[in-house]
Amino acid sequence: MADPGEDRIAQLLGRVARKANGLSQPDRREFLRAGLAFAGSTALGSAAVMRDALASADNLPPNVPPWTRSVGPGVVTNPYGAPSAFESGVVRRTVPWLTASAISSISFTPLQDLKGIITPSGLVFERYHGGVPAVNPDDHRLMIHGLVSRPLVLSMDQLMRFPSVSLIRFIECPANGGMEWRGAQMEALQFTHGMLSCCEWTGVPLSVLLEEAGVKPEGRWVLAEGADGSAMTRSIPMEKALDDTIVAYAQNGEMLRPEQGYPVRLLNPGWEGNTSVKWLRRLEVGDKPWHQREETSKYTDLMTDGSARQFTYVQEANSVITFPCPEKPLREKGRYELEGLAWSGRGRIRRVDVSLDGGINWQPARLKGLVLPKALTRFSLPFDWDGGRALLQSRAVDETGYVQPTLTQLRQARGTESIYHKNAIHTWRLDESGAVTNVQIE
Ligand SMILES: Nc1nc2c(c(=O)[nH]1)N[C@H]1C(S)=C(S)[C@@H](COP(=O)(O)O)O[C@H]1N2
Ligand SMILES: [Mo]
Repeated sequence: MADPGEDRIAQLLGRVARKANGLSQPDRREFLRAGLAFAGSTALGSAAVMRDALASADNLPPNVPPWTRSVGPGVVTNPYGAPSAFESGVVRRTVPWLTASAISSISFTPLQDLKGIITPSGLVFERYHGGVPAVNPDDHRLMIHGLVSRPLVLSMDQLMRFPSVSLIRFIECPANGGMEWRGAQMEALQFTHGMLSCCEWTGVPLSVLLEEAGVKPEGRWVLAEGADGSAMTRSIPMEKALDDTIVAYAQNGEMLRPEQGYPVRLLNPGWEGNTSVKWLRRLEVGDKPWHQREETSKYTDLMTDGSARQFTYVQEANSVITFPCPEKPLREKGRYELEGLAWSGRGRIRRVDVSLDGGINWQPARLKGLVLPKALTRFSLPFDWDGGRALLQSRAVDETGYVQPTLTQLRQARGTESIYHKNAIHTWRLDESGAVTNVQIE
């Protein structure tokens, strides 16, 4: 299976960054425009055109619009509902030049359009190493074997008889923002941070299934294997397996979407998305890690001295301002509510500070709505825009006291050869026109 993998993706992006940095300013802008144009093309373009074509001042007060002067279609016009046609620009997007083929690729969540903390199932980013398998749940089994006293082969019905839990948790691909390590700057929130989602997941705690199988005293690790063409395989330490890992079959109140691993996936809350193996078919208990491809040649972090960090599972505290952002510029002066998302793989977000001047002065943001461990947390700050320039930043602190690092601090600690786990403070530049661009502050 040709799999460029995320490190290949970031390499490509790194190359693009170097190329872009070597270009003169207008050329670079042209390059970015071209990138955005084809990334956003169809859906965004047609939605905007449709809305423009249908808009009419005749529909505005004091006139009564046609939809008030008539009745609409009745029930069951659409047995499985879909968003309003006017929202057709709110979609997952890909960066076509990022990967050699769509089979091993990524689509990004439109974070700029989301409200609250839940990602609607149809907008959750997708990451496949071997495409989406069409798994018939009646033909699917979950096998639990290895260092256990009672090996199990569970049908979906049998799995769903165990007591279940429902948890709101984020999933983030560790390659999220990977292109920013070396200075490649994507001009869209969707592409800088969109390998991120947060759903309510329902399933059986892995600890319950391991108890049923009876882990032998030597059992220290669990190997998880997917049923897709890439047979994704990762080693999970027993402490995590017994802590909060779940074997999930439902998402946001319904069975998993095929994209998310239907009919069953592993969910390792707070850990790099790669460990949350989709289309889960096998769990093997062993006494040491397996050192699979996805934890040796991929998903390790190359340091400046040539060594590599391995099993860097946790997604450390991170945050980003979602409004304003490149896709959501300011159109007029006045009062706004600046908003953003913060998250930590170690627990709850304790506070988020916002800077309007590139990190010189900070003020605390308000945490809105639910503040849950290992979940997206929304923050906001009233913001009066007088038409001046600003450098917008957010900085998350989690309940362990960990403070989101600056890009300089992160590069000092990890160098620039890393691809994964880029969680540095992100900067948006707001200019006098209200436009927002992605900048890096040293
Ligand atoms: N079986 C299998 N599981 C998988 C993958 C895969 O390709 N095959 N991709 C992984 C990666 S790299 C990530 S980031 C997450 C993404 O989860 P999502 O597609 O539900 O957003 O799934 C992980 N689980
Ligand atoms: Mo990933």
